[in-house]
Amino acid sequence: MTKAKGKPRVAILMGSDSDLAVMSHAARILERFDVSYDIEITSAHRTPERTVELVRRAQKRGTGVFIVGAGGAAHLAGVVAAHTHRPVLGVPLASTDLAGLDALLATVQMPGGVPVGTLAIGAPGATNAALLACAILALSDAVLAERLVAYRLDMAEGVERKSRAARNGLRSLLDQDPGGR
Ligand code: RP5
Repeated sequence: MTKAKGKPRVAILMGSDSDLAVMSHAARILERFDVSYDIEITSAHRTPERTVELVRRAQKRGTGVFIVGAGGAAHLAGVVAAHTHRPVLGVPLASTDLAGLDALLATVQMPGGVPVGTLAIGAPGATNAALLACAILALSDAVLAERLVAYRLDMAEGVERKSRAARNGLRSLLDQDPGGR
C-alpha cells in the first residue's frame, strides 16, 4: 500500500498485522511531514522471498530509508539491511512475554558490518524512526529540514503552554484550600 503522493521515499515494513497499531505512529509522522511512504507486512521467516522482493522493488523506486518493526526474535530489520545499502531503522516491538526486550536485543545486536539503527521499543521508537527518516531525507531537502525545525518549536511551545496551565492549576488548588494540611 502506498500512501501520500509520488514514489515512496520511505518504506515501512513490519512482521505482522499485530504490529500495525504501533507502527502507525511512524506513518502518522510521515503524513504530518508530507513524506511519501509505502507500508507492507512481510516476515523474515514466514515470507522470506517476499521480504527480499519488497526491498528490491523499493530500492528500484528510489526509496531512501527503511523503517522496520518486528517483535520476538525480530530478525526482519537485519534481513532488510542485508539486502540494501540504504539506511535501515529498526523498531523493536513488545509482542511476547518478554515485553520487547527480546526484539530490542535481536535488533540492536547486529554483528559489525551490516548496521541497523535501532530505536526505542514500541510507539516512541516508531515515532522517532520516522523523525530520523525525515532528518536523513532533509539532508538534501531544505523544505523538509524547515518542517523539522518547526516541529521542534511547536513541541517547545507545547511545554511552555503546559507549564503555564500547571501554574494556573496549582494557583486554583491553593486558592480553594489555602490552609492545606
Ligand atoms: C514477529 O512476530 C512479528 O513482527 C510480530 O511482532 C510477532 C508476532 O506475530 P503474530 O504471531 O502476531 O503474527 O514476527
